[in-house]
Amino acid sequence: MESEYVDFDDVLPYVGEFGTYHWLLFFGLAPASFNLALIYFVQFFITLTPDYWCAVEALKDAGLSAEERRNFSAVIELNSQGEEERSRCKIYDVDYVALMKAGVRTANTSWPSRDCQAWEYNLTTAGNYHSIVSELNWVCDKDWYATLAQSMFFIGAVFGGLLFGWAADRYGRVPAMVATNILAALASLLTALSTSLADFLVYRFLAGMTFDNIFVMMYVLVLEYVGPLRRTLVANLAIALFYMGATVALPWLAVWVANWRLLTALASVPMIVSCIAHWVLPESARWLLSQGRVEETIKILKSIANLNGRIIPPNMVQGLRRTALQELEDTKTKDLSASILDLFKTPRLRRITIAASVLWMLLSIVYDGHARNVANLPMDVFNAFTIASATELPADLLLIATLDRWGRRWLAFGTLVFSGFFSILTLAFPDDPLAVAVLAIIGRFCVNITYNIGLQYAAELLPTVVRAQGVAGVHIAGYVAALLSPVIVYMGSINKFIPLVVLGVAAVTGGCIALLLPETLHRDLPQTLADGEQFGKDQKFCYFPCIAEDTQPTHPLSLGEIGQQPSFIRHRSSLRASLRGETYRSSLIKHRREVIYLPMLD
Ligand SMILES: *[C@@H]1O[C@H](CO)[C@@H](O)[C@H](O)[C@H]1NC(C)=O
Ligand SMILES: CC(=O)N[C@H]1CO[C@H](CO)[C@@H](O)[C@@H]1O
Repeated sequence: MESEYVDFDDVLPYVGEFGTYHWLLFFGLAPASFNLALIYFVQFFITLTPDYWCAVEALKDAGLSAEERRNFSAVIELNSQGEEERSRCKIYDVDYVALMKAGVRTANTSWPSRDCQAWEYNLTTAGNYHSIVSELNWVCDKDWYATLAQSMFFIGAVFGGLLFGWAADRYGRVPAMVATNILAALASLLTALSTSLADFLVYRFLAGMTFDNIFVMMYVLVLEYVGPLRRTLVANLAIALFYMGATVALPWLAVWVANWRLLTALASVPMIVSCIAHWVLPESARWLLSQGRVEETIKILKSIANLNGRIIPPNMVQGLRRTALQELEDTKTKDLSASILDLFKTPRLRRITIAASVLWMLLSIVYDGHARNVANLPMDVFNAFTIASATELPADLLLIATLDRWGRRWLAFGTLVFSGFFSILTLAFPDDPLAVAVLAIIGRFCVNITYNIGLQYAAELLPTVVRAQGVAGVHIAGYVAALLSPVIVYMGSINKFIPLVVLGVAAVTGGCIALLLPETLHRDLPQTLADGEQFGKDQKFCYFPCIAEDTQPTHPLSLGEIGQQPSFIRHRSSLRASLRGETYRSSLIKHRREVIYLPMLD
């Protein structure tokens, strides 16, 4: 008997849901994770600012120690807390050679002062190597250059997201992934050659363009080949292991290499190596199907089955072929052109969309701000970075344990408010560096949990017909907002506590905004725009899934299952995907969701 309707998921078990081939894919995530960590964080380590002060050659020649030179030449200024401090940018405008000859060793505060033109750096305060900052003297009136370069990186991410998202829809995921790797390698190598602000900005813009598609394309490609039961392993374990491993190791690589040009040049190596993906990785079979390239899909599936020691029964192959062609016909005849603008046409849906976007924007700022703010923590930046990166694993585990019990809404509220609370609490310990560092790291831990909730929450709130586009829009809003975070962190140069307080306030605000959203746990996801408008209307403000009786006792329906039913909708969204690789995003979220639901279903 031939089955009527055979789709990709029906065939997958015959291909082998997790065989030899999938292990290869799993380990293929390792280079992708390294590349992501490198592209994102190398810039942090090549723009560190060591402790610095004005250089006065005459005093050095006279044999004074660094301490003595500084005390003698640096103008005394009041800092933001009203304490007296030795300026790092101004020296007394006097003839030091003559003074040394005359035996003068103490400064007179009534001397005139001037801005200095040369600086000395205490490299031990930042990894014992020169960064581009100390090499090109991006200090004093130029101390915002590194921040500007970081913002350029994010502007690049917005453009690159659009470009590569589009390219991946048009030309397939593997070519788009190889293109991101080539561009990232090129940008990393060029960065090593920078000699001025202008070229550094251009190269960091190019590097930014590959963030985070350099990872996401590989990730989704892998998930699409893995059966639902093993997605937990791939989705969470691979990221936790490889990405965390890379971020924990990176600071020490920087210290070991001890040369910023060499560090960014080395970062290009795994990216260049990843280009072999072009020859070894098959294109995503699901993508090929959505493009109507049925025969190629079948060929790939057969060879994977072969590698896994399986055989796909001929009737399944026939069924898949027929279903795929039929669906393609459907999409041609049906015109269902809902667009992202429809999200703003009705009041409730508009409110939900705006609240979800603002929440995601605040989250992006706070998450990214915390990741960067380690430079302001009163702790060795390399240790702080490693410890903070290591919190990501427990954050993910905690999330898996609670998300489907407590729901998205209150958990998002709780973790954000906690994050904000701990960040602001640092104010209570102005003189205890350890307490400040620990509180800041707890703040980061909390926001990492919310970030993961947010990833899934937006996708669940927006109706199926515009989900992919909507989620892409929300993510772009997040990238734009993340442009602010380097600026916030930069304010740490005025006062170390400002960034933490700003991040804290942003987190608490975000927490309150989360309460404006309806809970999605145990709910059928909205399908049409009308569903989206009605969604959660019956919920009271304090609705809490853990204690509330279920008003709608459906079993949790995942995005994946929703996708099963009206095939034209599923097809449509993959065919029309054009914004910021929305297919990848949405399928990424879809898989995450399935992962998290599995334990609940039995
Ligand atoms: C440089 O920094 C290290 C570590 O903070 C410190 O021990 C050392 O005294 C500093 N050297 C100078 C010359 O300031
Ligand atoms: C933004 C984000 O999700 N960051 C990290 C939070 O923790 C998980 C779990 O380890 C990491 O995978 C994420 O990269």
